[in-house]
Amino acid sequence: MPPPPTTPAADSYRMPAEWEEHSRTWMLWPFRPDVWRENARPAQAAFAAVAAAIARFEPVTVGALPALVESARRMLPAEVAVVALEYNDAWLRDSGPTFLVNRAGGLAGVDWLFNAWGGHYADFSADDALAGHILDAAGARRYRADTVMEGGALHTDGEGTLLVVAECLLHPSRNPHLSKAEIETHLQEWLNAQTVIWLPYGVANDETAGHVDNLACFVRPGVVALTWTDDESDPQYARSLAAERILLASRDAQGRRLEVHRIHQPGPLFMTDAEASTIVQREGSRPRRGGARLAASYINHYIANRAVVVPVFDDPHDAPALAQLTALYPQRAIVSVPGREILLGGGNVHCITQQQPKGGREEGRKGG
Ligand code: KQY
Repeated sequence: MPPPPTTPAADSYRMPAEWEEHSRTWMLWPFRPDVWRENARPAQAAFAAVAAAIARFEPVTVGALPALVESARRMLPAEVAVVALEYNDAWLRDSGPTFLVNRAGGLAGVDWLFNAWGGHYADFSADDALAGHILDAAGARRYRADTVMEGGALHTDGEGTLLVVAECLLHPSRNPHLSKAEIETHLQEWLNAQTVIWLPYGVANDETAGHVDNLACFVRPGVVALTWTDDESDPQYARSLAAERILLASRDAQGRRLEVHRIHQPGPLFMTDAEASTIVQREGSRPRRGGARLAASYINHYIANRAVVVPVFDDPHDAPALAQLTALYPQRAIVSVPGREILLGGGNVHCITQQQPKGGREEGRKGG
């Protein structure tokens, strides 16, 4: 007889905050010519720079297609582990598991249903199977959820509060049979979240339909960074303003009011015709066009052990954003990496990384 179905919340697992100690970071190696320009060579260099930046602070494992293991090995620093994996694209934040911990030191993870951001790409079967393989490799207990979700659609403070975006989670391409209240119940069951803060809109022209990891993130409990623009005519302005109003009116799961820090977005940035022309347009894949607004944001950074890895864009807003993040993460090194190549694929540093937390023992729960 199979064991009765259970949920992480029933088993006392919780989703830890990204700043809690990691045992490693997982990434994938990009390859798709219909997503990454010039046959993914510039993206591979950008991913290698992210892996190298993180590897200064914690172990990194990069999954590569079996045929690409050798070339990935040559482009990555020796301290980065390379393993063969099957996958459709390299957004491990979304296709990977959402790791969970418990107070007894247990490690588990939610293996969400994955449908390529609402079916933007025809084949997503390998991506959907990926989380299970990573949980096996990590020796973590697997909870297969019956909910379509992507890791980039979730941010937590590790103390019971979740940030999500309504236009993404309620998009008809995700879980059309579920109401907002039912999705919230699923988040409570799968992640042990007690309070879900719903922001209305994500970043303008984000192909994920508004992942929160491009819009806003906790930097520590009670403190949120929010992408911003001072230009009231920019489509991002009303989106960020609406998010700020909700955040300032909310209380987290511990009853705290939230402090919100505006981080001015880069640009606006656009894909050039030359860049678009080197991406293979393929039926069943989201088309790429010159002139398209890119969903650029410094919020799409990654908190590693003792460091924060931040995309930069050779943009006048880079320096102020880095200065603000330095102040917001006083106990961590702020390491910038080139973000444009990853942005051209539709995301950034946070979207291509997935932290595996240390088990849930108290000593692994340091913040800052
Ligand atoms: O931003 C992300 N989390 C992923 C973006 C997916 C883009 C697919 N081309």
